[in-house]
Amino acid sequence: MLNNNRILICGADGYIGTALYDNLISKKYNVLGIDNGMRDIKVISIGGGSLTDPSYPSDYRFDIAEGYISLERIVSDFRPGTIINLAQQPSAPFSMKSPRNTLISQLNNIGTNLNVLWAVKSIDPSIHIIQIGTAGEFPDWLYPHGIDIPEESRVTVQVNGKDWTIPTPRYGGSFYHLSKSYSSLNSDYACRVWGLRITDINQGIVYGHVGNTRFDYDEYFGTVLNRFVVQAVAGIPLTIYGNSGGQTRSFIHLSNSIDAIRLLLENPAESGKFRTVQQLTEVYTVKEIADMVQELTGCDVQYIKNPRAEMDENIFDYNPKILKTLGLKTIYMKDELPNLINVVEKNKDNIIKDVIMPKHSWK
Ligand code: USQ
Repeated sequence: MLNNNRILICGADGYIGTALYDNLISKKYNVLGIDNGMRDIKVISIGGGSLTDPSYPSDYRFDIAEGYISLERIVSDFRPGTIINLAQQPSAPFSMKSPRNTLISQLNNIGTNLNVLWAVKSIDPSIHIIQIGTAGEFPDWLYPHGIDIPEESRVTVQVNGKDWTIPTPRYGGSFYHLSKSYSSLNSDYACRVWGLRITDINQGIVYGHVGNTRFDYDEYFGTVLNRFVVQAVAGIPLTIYGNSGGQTRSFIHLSNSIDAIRLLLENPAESGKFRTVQQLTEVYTVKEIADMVQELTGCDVQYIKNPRAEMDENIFDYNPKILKTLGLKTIYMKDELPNLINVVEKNKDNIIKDVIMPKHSWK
């Protein structure tokens, strides 16, 4: 336990936020949550809804990107030791749907991050910030032949025969993913000029369900395994995008994501340091995921025209060291899948079939 066990969670009503809030309370942390209710509003606006009935633990309801004064007051009054910033629009497909959606995604994601940086700088630069980035800051086409993506936040490269030490190059596989890359650069800069301490999590695809958290499965907010399990239970053939299902991605179970965040807050970044952490435990192709679900449920599979701009196949080469050193124990997908199928079975009357098939192309 930390000396200062007060934790402020920005985005406490989201998929990860709710699970994290409950977990930290159960570990006797003093937790406050902020949320603007954006996720529910967006999911309901496309005709969907959480499969499960979530609790909404947040203590304050406002938009952090728009509400700097409120945020600064809460940080000043509560004096957290750690701020965990999950207040993000998390969907790549949502960010690719329209000019408005791109703008909402980037203004929200970059805006909440900047306001958290300013609040910490103004009130107490020793507060540890943990921000949720994504493994997709290093997209498939950036490393089609597989490079070992460094966990270090700086790399030395050769330009015109000279060594340059620069922030690890990031890009993004969608306007959503790019919002994370820009925030990483902003946070790196804040560490350099204001001496902040920040942990930037490059997280893989989160799946599974715990406790009272929400569970999305629509075309925008459902991640691939969660969607596949809902499709299997609803009797809809699994929607593999593209011809082969060779898209290779990293994954982490929701409980493991919470364990990892707790380990990182208990082992903070040093003052003035921008620490990047690869938060992922397993790597699979989309086809391998579909095979796993098919084996347990006997469902059908369909290959549909890929609505996304991504490579059909790619290599994925990461080497997460920090969380391994801190003792994160992997929860394996094959062990958890039966539990997930049970959760979906129990809630199958809530499945809204209309929001499952993708209706919008990125190109
Ligand atoms: N896919 C299908 N069929 C589906 C849904 C998805 O084949 O019905 C494929 C996609 O084309 C993609 C892969 O599955 O190749 C993963 O898609 P996803 O929706 O599970 O994940 P993604 O859009 O990459 O985004 C998710 C989270 C995001 C997080 C990211 C981590 O929504 O918040 O940052 O995972 S990462 O993928 O490592 O960038």
